[in-house]
Amino acid sequence: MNDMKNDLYLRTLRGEKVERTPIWVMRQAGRYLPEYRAVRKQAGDFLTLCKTPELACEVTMQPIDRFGLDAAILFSDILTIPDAMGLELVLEEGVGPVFNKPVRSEADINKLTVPDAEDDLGYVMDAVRVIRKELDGRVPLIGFTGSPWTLASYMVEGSGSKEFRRIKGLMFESPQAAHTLLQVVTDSVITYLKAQVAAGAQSLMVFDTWGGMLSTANYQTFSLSYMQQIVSAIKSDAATKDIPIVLFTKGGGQWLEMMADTGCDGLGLDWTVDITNAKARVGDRVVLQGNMDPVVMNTGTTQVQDNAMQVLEGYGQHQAGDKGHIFNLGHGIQPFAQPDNMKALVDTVQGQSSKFHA
Ligand code: 1CP
Repeated sequence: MNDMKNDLYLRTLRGEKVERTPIWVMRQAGRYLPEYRAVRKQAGDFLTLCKTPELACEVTMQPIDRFGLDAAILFSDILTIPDAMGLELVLEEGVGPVFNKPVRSEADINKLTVPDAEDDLGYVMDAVRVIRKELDGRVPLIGFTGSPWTLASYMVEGSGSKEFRRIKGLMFESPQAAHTLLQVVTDSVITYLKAQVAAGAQSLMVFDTWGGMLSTANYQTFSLSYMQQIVSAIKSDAATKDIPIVLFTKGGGQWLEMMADTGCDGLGLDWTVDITNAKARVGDRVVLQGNMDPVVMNTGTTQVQDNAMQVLEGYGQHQAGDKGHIFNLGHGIQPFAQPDNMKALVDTVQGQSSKFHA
């Protein structure tokens, strides 16, 4: 197990005392990198890239090779599960992900079944296996999923959304049907994450990108309770109980205590959260991951260095009882980011953070 050359990220998630702050970046493989765009072009389209393990491996490795980040994240997408459920994902240029067969009725919901992780999503597991082999212990590999609420939002809306008219309509008008949908998605997520771990994923992250669109009561009922099921399932299975799991609800800064109550190992923070305040609230219970504003990466190197230091200083000195900090952005890096800024960011965090671990 412990053949890692750089296991700083995993040691941090286990709450161990570490020599400096590890860094990885949400969406670290992607459109801001010219070498990603070249492989994407070679693949022809995004889904082919995801479904070709050698190419998925190649783009996973690109930011590791170029910047020396402390963790790799599987190149895939959260929408693989609904695709495997038969919704037919297409990525439309300039539009984003779209489903040809969205979920629009209770009859559609009742037809959904849990995809088999190896038969229907074997390409994801193959990618995990190929990437682990290629990484050869350089850094740990993060597996991931969308949260049930976030996946259900795309499934019912049929694409990205700003107002979430359809999924919220379902939630308010037919809560039982919404729960049926969320349960089949949750069961699918649990099977999928366990299979990723069996294939070689060394930590797990749940992206609840749209949980922050809910009222507090509805967040608890329609998003958090299903993430709770996921954490409980991972922590109660001998094969996965030692795999750290991080929850990230974008816009969830006011709910950190109840998120920590799930028993997860870490919480992702978006950039609106004051990390000093988050540490005071839950820093003795969970590792905090975040949270520089991703737009800083589209500006100048000085701004990147200054803002990275502000986040490190915001978490402050690591003292006994603090679970720890993983540096990240508060949301995914954007296509407009300057690759040179990623280098500046990694150099700043890796070069300057040891003084906070004295
Ligand atoms: O080449 C392209 O044009 C494809 C763009 C792209 C990429 C690079 C999509 C389509 N997905 C991905 C990869 C991806 N998506 C990764 C792995 C790469 C990495 O992190 O290095 C991950 C973890 C995701 C996760 C993801 N997909 C989320 C959750 C995280 C977040 O950013 O909030 C979400 C919401 C998606 C849906 C999705 N897939 C793709 C796009 C453009 C979107 C967002 C659509 C929207 O805004 O609603």
